Amino acid sequence: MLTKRTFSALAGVAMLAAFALPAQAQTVTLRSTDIHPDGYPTIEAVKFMGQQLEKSTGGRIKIQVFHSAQLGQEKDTIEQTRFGVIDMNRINMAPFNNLIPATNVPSLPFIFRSVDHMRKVMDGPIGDALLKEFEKHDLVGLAFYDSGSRSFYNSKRPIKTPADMKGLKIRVQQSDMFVSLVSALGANATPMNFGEVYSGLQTGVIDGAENNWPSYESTKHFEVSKFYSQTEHSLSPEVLVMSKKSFDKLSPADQAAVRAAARESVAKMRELWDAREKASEAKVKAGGAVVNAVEKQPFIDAMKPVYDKFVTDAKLKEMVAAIQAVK
Ligand code: GTR
Repeated sequence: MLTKRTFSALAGVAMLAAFALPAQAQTVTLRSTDIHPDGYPTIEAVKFMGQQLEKSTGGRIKIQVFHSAQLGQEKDTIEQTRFGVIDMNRINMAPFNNLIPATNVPSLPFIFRSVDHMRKVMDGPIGDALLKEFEKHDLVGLAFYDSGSRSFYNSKRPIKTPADMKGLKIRVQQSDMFVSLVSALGANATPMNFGEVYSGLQTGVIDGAENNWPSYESTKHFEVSKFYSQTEHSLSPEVLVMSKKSFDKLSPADQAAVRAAARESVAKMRELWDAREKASEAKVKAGGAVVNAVEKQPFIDAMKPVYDKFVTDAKLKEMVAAIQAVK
C-alpha cells in the first residue's frame, strides 16, 4: 500500500526524472559557419566532425554546415558566434588577432619553420593554451586546422625580393598584424573581406593579395592576379570555435563528445588538405598562374618591426620563444 510518504517520495523521483530526461535526451542541430565553398577541406572536415558526433550521441547532436559565407563574412560572424546566434565557426586565426592578442603569435611571419613544426606546436601544450584564450571572449576553442602557407600574388609582376613589393596595393585580412607585415615590405595594405577580393582585383582597387594554394584556386583569383610568388610568409592556422553560450547548454557528457569529435576531425582535415593543396597548385598552374620561388631571408629580415610591434608583453615573448624551441 502506498503511504503518503512513499507517494511523495515517488512523486519526487518522477519529477526529477522528468526534469533530467529532456537534458539527457537533448537533440540539437549546431549551426556552423564557413566562408569557403562546399567541398573545400574545412567544410568537409566539419561535416566529418558532425558525422562522428552523430555516432557518439546516438544521432542527438548534429552539425549543419553553412558554406560560402551564407551566414556572413568572417569578421561579422565572430560577433554572432560570441552572442550564440551562430553555434560554431571555422575561421582563420587572423580575424581574431585584434581581439585576442595571443592569436597573433601563430599568424606571425615565418614563426614556423615548416608544416611539421606548425602541426607539432598546435597539437601540443602551446596549442592547448591558445585554445583556452578563446574562453575569455565567450568562445570555446575546439581545434586547429591546417591552412598551408600564405604567399603573395598580384597582377603586376613576380615578387622576388622585398623591393618588388614597393607600392603594390595588397589586400589583407582584417588584422592589424597583417597590415603591419605588408607595410614592412613597402606595400600598401588594404584590409578587405574575402568575398570582395575577386572584384577588387578585377577592377584594380587592389593589385594583389596573399593566400594558400587552395584559396587562390577556389576563388579563381589566379584568373585576375597571375603572379604567385612563394614567399610562404605565414602559416596562420584555421581554428574551429564554438559559442560559449551554445556550449554551456550541453550536458558535460555532450560537451566532451563535441570536443572529442572536433579532435577526430583534425586528422581528417590534414588528409583532405594535403591532397587539395597539390590539386590546387596543379590547377592554377594549368590555368595560367606564373609561379616563382623566393629567396626567403630578405623577407625574414624585413619582419623585425612586426615582431617589435606585436610581441610586446612577457607572455607573448615567452610563447614565441617556446614555439621556436619546439624541435
Ligand atoms: C583562407 C582562410 C579563410 C580566410 C581567407 C582570407 O585561407 O581559410 O579562413 O582567412 O583565407 O584570406 O580571408
